[in-house]
This record gives sequence, structure tokens and C-alpha cells, in this order.
Amino acid sequence: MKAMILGADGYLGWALSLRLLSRGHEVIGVDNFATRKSVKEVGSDSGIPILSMENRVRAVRDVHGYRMKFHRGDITSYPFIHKAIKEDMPDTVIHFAEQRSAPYSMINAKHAAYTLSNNVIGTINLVYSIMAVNPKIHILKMGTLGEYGTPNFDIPETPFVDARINGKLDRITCPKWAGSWYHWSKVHDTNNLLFTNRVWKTTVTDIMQGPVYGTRTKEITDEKLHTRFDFDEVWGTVVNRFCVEAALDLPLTAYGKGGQTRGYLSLEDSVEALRLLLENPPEKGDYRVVNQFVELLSINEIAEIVKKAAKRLGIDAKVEHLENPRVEAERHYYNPEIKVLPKLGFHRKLKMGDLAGQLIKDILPYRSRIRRYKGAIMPHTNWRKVDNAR
Ligand code: NAD
Ligand code: USQ
Repeated sequence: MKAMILGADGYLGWALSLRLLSRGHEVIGVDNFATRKSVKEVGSDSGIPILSMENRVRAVRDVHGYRMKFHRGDITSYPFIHKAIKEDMPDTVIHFAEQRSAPYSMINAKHAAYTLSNNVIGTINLVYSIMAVNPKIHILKMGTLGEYGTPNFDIPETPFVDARINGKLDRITCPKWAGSWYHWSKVHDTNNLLFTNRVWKTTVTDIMQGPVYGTRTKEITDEKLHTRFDFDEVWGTVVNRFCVEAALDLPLTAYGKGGQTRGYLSLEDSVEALRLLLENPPEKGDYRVVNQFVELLSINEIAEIVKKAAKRLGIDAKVEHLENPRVEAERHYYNPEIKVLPKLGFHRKLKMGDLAGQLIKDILPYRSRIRRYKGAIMPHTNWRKVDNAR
């Protein structure tokens, strides 16, 4: 397979590049390094150091003997993405190239507008480029489970549901109720992609993934191959943050009551699920929705898992319940269906309880590096504040 990965410099994009190369696929990476820049903007950096893309490509060749091609550029430029697709003629385009932080999107008007325009326009340009070059290209688009919010119904794995409105039955797109501008940008992408499938029969896998955690995949065998690892209040996701907090002897920052439940998965499981979906694409012209996670856990359960793992390493981690900076349900029903991945033979490799100790151990050598950015750990991006001065 010839796979083009948009967002190849990112947390998932780099790890997936290595997985696909190891399977013998051809990989063409694309990135504009927006995440590197935006993480610096909030006074932070990847907790585990990463090489420049030029050196990453060299390291992949030196360590594993794989060759990877890379284009630097911004997919919100139609001429750029159109030229890249025309030149390389991929079979599949994996689309990760979006602003992916909910808190970043909630900082102020500028960050909200950037998130919505970057994400929505990039996706539109991708579809138009594919229609111009080869409409049969499979688009694997990374959405998010947070598109649905936390509904009181079981979250289906289909784009449409039957609904009776004012007594009449019809098929409607599954209701979404996102919790940040970032999550809404993913809802807009889903609607736009569904529309392209209706009018042009595009072939799409739309993945609704939960938060990912971890530092490793089986190809990350050398420190030159590390993927980025964010821990600050804007870019860090909760499990990675709790493990950093434990490693630094800081309290685990549980927001609100801690009953918020999401579908979590490790980086290794995420990359393996993506490989399966890429090697088993939908029929041409089909729109496939996939719920991607392995464990449903609340913040309180995650805090307990990290606390126990820290204890085994001689660290006495404490949990601090902070006033929730976000507007979200803190106790709720949560049950996304999961049928597509098991049907393809997906079995989770790791549970959070098995991996948390390893994660903390991986962070320990970088404690002094992370301490330099300590001021960026406690939450200060608040959903309720409209702060255009920041
Ligand atoms: P990331 O920020 O590490 O990676 C995204 C990459 O895309 C970055 O390298 C960034 O520079 C690049 N990018 C952004 N806008 C671009 C543009 N206009 N042109 C070219 N490149 C651009 O994020 P990630 O954690 O690897 O997430 C990848 C995707 O998966 C995102 O779409 C995210 O929304 C989604 N996702 C992530 C998680 C998670 O927990 N990390 C969970 C569910 C879904
Ligand atoms: N949380 C804490 N303490 C923290 C950080 C977060 O309690 O220190 C809580 C949040 O309030 C939230 C939950 O943890 O209830 C998840 O937050 P998160 O920051 O780990 O993840 P989120 O903002 O939802 O975003 C992440 C990725 C995003 C992806 C999403 C999947 O950054 O790209 O789309 O996970 S999902 O959550 O299923 O929508």
C-alpha cells in the first residue's frame, strides 16, 4: 500500500508511520509542524525529546533500514495538498493533520477560529484534491468519540440512526453534542465528509477514537525514534499527565468529581487498530464509522490505577480534586458500541493497569527536562472565561 500520512510529525502520525513502514508499506509523510510551534506557545515542549523530521527520516533508515518520504507544508493550502497527492498518487490518505487540543481551542477567539478553520478547511482541501486526482483513494479520517459528548444512549457505529420526530420516522445523522470548539470541528468534518460521500461516493473510514496514552510501540526501539509526548495542561491528555505528575511527585489533577468517563487505549493498540483498518478498507464508495477504544474508565478509576502503579515504584502519589476548568458532565452514562474492530480481529494488547508503571518509568529519566516547564502543568485554561487578552 502507498500511504500518505497527513500529520506524520505528530504523536500518532509518527508512530503509525513506523508501523506501516515495518509492514512493508510505502509511507509519504506530510506536516507543517504546527503542533511543535503551538506547544512552545503555551510555554511547554514534548516531555520526551524528539528529533527534527529530517533527522527522524534519517534515524528510521539507520535503525530499521526503511525509507520514508516527507513533504513539509500546510494542508489548508489547496495547491500544496493537491500537488502532493498528484505527485505521489497514494492508495490511502490518513488524515491526522488537525489542531487536536480541546483546551487550546478554548483559549480565546483567535484560537477558536484557528482550530475551526485549520481543521475544516484542511479536510475540504483534502477531499477536493482526491476528487481531482483519483476519487477512489481511501480517506482514513481521525475523528473523536467526543463528537457525541456523553449521551444517554448507546453511541452507535453508524453515521445514521432512525428517529421519530413529531410522530414521523426518518433516518437522521446520529446526534452530536461536542464539548469544545476542537470537538465541534470534528463534528463539522464528519458532516462535510458524509456530504462528499453522498454526492461523490468518496470512500471514507471515520474513526471515533477516545484519548490515547503511552510512550511506546513495538517499533520505538531507539531513543532517536521517540514520538512526541505532551504533558502540559493544554496539550497533555489525562493519563499521560497523571503519570508525569506521579513521576514529578505532584498531586494527580482530577478535574471536578472525577466521574467523567471516556474510552481509552494505548498508543500501541491505537496504531495496531489503524493498521487493521488500513489493510482492510471499506468497499469503494462506502462510509465506515469505527468506534476505537479498549477500556471505559472514569477519571477516579484512572487516578487509582496510576496511584497503584506509582506505589509499586515507591512513589506515594496523591489525588487532588480541582475545580473543573471545563464544562462537562461529571457523572453520566457512557456506552459506545464496538463491533467493527473486533470483526477485523482486533484484540487489545494492553490494559491501562499493565502499562501505567512502564509509562512512569519511561518518564523518570526526563524529570529535570519536564520540570523546566512545570508552570505549564496546572490547569488555567477555563471554559467559562472569555479572555481575549491572553
Ligand atoms: P498531534 O498534534 O501530535 O499531531 C497532529 C499533527 O498534524 C501535528 O504534527 C501537526 O503539526 C500537524 N498539523 C496540524 N495542522 C496541520 C496542517 N494544517 N497542515 C499540515 N500539518 C498539520 O496530535 P495527535 O495526538 O497525533 O492526534 C492525531 C489526530 O488524532 C488528530 O486529528 C486528533 O484530533 C486525533 N485524536 C487524537 C487523540 C489523542 O489522544 N492523541 C485521540 C483521538 C483522536
Ligand atoms: N482531565 C482531568 N485532569 C487532567 C486532564 C484532563 O481530570 O489533568 C479530564 C478532562 O476534564 C476530561 C478527561 O480528563 O474529562 C479527558 O481529557 P483529556 O485532556 O485527556 O482529553 P480530551 O480533551 O477529551 O482530548 C483528547 C485528545 C483529543 C481527542 C480526545 C478523545 O487531545 O485530540 O479527540 O482526547 S475524546 O475525549 O474521546 O473526545
